[in-house]
Amino acid sequence: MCANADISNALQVHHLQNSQLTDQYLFISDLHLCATRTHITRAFLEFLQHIATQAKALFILGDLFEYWAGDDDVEDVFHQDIIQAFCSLASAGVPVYLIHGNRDFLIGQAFCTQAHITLLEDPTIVELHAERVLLSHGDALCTDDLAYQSFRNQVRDIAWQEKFLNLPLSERKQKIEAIRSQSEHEKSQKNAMIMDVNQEALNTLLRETHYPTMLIHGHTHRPKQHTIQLDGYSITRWVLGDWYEQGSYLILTQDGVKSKLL
Ligand code: LP5
Ligand code: MN
Repeated sequence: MCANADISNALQVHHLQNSQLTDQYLFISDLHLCATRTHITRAFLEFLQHIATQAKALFILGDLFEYWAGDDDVEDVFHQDIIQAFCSLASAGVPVYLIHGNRDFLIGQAFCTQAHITLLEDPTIVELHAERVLLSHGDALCTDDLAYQSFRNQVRDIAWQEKFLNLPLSERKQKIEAIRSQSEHEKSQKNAMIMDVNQEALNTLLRETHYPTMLIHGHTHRPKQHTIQLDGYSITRWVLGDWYEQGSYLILTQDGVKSKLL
């Protein structure tokens, strides 16, 4: 596997012993893991121990956690359990790649090093089974949601993040929980249409990335396979499901893509 370097960082998957036995790439997003959502945590740990160990690589396309307040929170017991599970997967020879979501964009290198995870830019193109696959969380494509995009611009600013990360962890968590409440309130007032991907933003991205064979993203929690006809190209857009009620994942093999529920 190799990456298209146009908009992505260079990515080289190491083909380790175990992963040569399989041709399965797995994709998940929007797990929103937290200590209180025990059934989903259990499902995820089982997924890592069984299904993921059979994979050539696992791609997590954002919102792994309900929220991430900074890498100094790695010591938290719940986070340590998750990190340990990733370490076991790494020992089994399965590489794990992560794209930030809007809930966990503060995940940094310290967490990734501990968990043996490689962070990817949003968006990134990877070449898998000779297909050019564009990966993204998906929130950047929801351009009709002006309030969210303005919030996003603010919190993705590096200087803003440095300042925020200098606050004590407990204060950061309080602030995030306040924003979470405000976000839930605002979402209940927003038209569902504006919280979906904007077609023009999507077309622009597909043109900029030279018409990948497929796009896989999460965020909207509207799992579906879409076929896009653009400038004479046919592109499949796969939207991943969330893990609120039930775990779900996408599996890409030599034979194509399948959507699976746990
Ligand atoms: O995540 P989801 O799907 O529920 O909702 C998103 C958008 N909401 C968010 C907010 C996150 O849920 C909050 C957690 C972020 C943790 C990051 C840590 C660092 C930030 C700390 C900030 C103090 O992403 C929601 C979208 C929805 O997706 C669908 O796309 O609509 O967007 C909103 O609801 C945002 C509101 O419309 C605007 C919020 C304005 C808040 C203004 C506060 C200003 C002060 C903040 C400092 C920058
Ligand atoms: Mn999201």
